[in-house]
Amino acid sequence: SLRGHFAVLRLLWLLSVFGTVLPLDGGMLFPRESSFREVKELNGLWDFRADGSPNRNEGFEKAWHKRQLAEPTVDRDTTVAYMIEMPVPASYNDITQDPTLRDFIGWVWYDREVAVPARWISDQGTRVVLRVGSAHYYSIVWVNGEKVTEHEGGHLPFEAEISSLIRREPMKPCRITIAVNNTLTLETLPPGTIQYMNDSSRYPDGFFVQNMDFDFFNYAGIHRPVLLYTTPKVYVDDITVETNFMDNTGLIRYKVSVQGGFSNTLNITLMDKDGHFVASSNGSSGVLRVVDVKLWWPYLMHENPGYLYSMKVHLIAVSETSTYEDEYTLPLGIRTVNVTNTQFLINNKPFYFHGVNKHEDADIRGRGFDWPLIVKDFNLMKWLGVNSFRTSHYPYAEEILQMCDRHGIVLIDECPGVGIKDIRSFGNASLSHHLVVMDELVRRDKNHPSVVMWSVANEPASEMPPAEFYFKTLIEHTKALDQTRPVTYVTIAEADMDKGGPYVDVVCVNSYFAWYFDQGRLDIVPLQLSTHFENWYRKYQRPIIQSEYGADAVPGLHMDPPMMFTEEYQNALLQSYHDVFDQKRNQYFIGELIWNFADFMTAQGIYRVVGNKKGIFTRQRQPKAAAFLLRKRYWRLANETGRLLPD
Ligand code: GCB
Repeated sequence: SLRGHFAVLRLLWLLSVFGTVLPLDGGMLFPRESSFREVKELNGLWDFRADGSPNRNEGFEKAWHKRQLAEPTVDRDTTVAYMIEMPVPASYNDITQDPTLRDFIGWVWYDREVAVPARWISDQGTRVVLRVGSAHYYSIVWVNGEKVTEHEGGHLPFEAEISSLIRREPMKPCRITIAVNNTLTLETLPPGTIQYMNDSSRYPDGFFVQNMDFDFFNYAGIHRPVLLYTTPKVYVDDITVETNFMDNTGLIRYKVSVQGGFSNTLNITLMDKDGHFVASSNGSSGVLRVVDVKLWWPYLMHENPGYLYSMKVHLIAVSETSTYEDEYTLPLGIRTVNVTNTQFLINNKPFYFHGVNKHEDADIRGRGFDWPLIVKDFNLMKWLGVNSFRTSHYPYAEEILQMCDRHGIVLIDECPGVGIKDIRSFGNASLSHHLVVMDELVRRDKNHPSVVMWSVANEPASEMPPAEFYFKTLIEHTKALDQTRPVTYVTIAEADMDKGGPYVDVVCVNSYFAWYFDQGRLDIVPLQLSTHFENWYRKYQRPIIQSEYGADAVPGLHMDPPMMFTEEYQNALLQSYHDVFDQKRNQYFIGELIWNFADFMTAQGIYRVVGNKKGIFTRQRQPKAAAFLLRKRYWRLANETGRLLPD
């Protein structure tokens, strides 16, 4: 029986070695305050200069990191290179009235001074770490003119320990300089190309453009919070948990890594949501047993979704001269994820994804982290009856993942592998960077119960011959990093010769029938969509998610009978897809994610009327007619598929 099958699997799990192996040195725990850790946010206004020099290199030639950007000794004769105030976090593109800055390509420079608490400097037993939540795309960081780190990739955090640097000149304020470059090349993720226009009768000297094969504005700047935090010199560097359960007993397998030398004692205490003691353990690895476990359930699948325990890790380390004490508390949810040929199981119950695709995108701030926007979006999603979303097309802020954990919103966690269309982007340099991005993504997000699947790419040109080796390597690598979650990449309907298909655990397909093809012909959707599903299932024998479908609608535009771009057409198109979903739902079809939650900005082009209008909400988060259609459907689906099924 299925039950016996899972009992055997669980036993094997207990006996197996720890599933998560991480090749990166060092952890990337989300900075949290505790009795032994402090956090100082550096959000607000920073000084900012874009390097508009023809080779975009003046900042390096003149060593802008050696002094304040605001200092008058810096030349001001280049096009964009005047110092202005820039909010952090935010994309810089839409902050000013200057189209040169909106469309800028190259290095921009940020700096600010920070007053560091005296104790952080005087106490040699304290580590001070500078952390950037994310900056797009390539960053170099200096402290008081000295380089402390570099990072490639726009949507993941990076940090540097700066304790000894700030102790050198303790009386001086500490100046942090961050240079950020948004240029995309064939080897970046996402890829892009820089094209010089050499026809001097049509373009001025040195004219170039950034080409990209993806459908969102390449927002840039410091997108997530920048902060300083402290840990003791000997500290909890990383924690990994894997969870399971047997009947009423929850099982948490944990591993803690400590950095800073010395022998140490680790005490692990698990508390429930109300702060009551549940279980404890000692040592750097072990299994915690949770009697009468409260499992982590998705929103609308249980009356008490998103249940989180807290795992407090307490460290005492002794050297000849001093004692160090550290404490880090990790929220965790106990749940399992399994995939069969036809189903996606959370806690052994079939889970049906009814949700959205999102973007980190809004007016003025671009992709910049913004609490009011995040909370509004969660309220809208819960109003809609959304139980899941995909982080299309890049990793989202950790604070968003934490909200998903607490609210029980299930996530498909996608890396920035979008727009891989040029055959040169399947080479070794691209692949090895892609593997590093997966390492960083899994390291950051491995402990989130909301994350149930990794997506390694969106719509790559997977019919190209090198795609097979590329995706086989990438998917096997990701599975080796994390044996507890399925892996997918998102494909397009039309590329039926999908080389990576055999390696994915779940088939995620995007399609735009009656939109990009057979324009205006809603009547073809039932035939094309069901044929398409049948073909994919026959070919791969994996459960299928409709990972994108939709139509642009200009809010307020109406036509009946429906025509493309009206609210009626968007509604009718969704409805025609839904009819097919409902036929396949009890077979192998396991979820539907609308494209898109909200309208979002794109590059300028004849297919986009100030951005992509496939949102069911406007960019300002007001509903189009489709939001009400979807709300009705999602709540009905929640009642039909989301209830707790008896064993
Ligand atoms: C897609 C892409 C998405 C686009 C969408 C569209 O297939 O994955 O990034 O925005 O289609 O609207 O064309």
